[in-house]
Amino acid sequence: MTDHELPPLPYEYDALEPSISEQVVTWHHDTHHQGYVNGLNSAEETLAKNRESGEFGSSAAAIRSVTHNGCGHYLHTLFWENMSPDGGGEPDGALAERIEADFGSYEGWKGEFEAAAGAAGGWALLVYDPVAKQLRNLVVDKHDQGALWGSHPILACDVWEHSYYHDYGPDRGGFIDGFFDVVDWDKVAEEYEKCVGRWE
Ligand code: MN3
Repeated sequence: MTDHELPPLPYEYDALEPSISEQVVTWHHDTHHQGYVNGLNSAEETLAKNRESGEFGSSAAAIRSVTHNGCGHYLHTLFWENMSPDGGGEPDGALAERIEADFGSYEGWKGEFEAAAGAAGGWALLVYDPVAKQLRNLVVDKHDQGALWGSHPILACDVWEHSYYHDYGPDRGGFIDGFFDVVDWDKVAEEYEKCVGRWE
């Protein structure tokens, strides 16, 4: 079993300013995200010990912890990757065409994603659904409630309070606007192309 490790940020801590401050990126990456990595490692340790000893009393709780901390780790990794100081603007190419096909227009997609981000108790996600073979927006509470099995997230916006309160106070909409100024659409398109390559 390999220990999970916190991936380093793909840019400097102050690179997303003014959308997200250096202070918030530092707390969010080094403390919050690290906490999910630690939680995942510790739950997996418990599971391995229990398998060895044949005592499974704490295994169900540890499996729940794998889900919570694993989803937290994976979604934060995508969140950091799908932002860039050179981000912003709108998608182009095949991803833009797919958004238009599945949501009617970019504006139709964006309005729906913003509604999801405004309502979520965790995350707004743009996912590829390999069963229906289409893009969808999801409203996720905590890190895992609101999942659509099999779907692959290609864009994640963290709307937990630790993600924006220090910078924006209760103005979550201001944070969502700031997030769109740093979305790295090239990275989102890369994730989308992986899905197309695998499932279409
Ligand atoms: Mn977070």
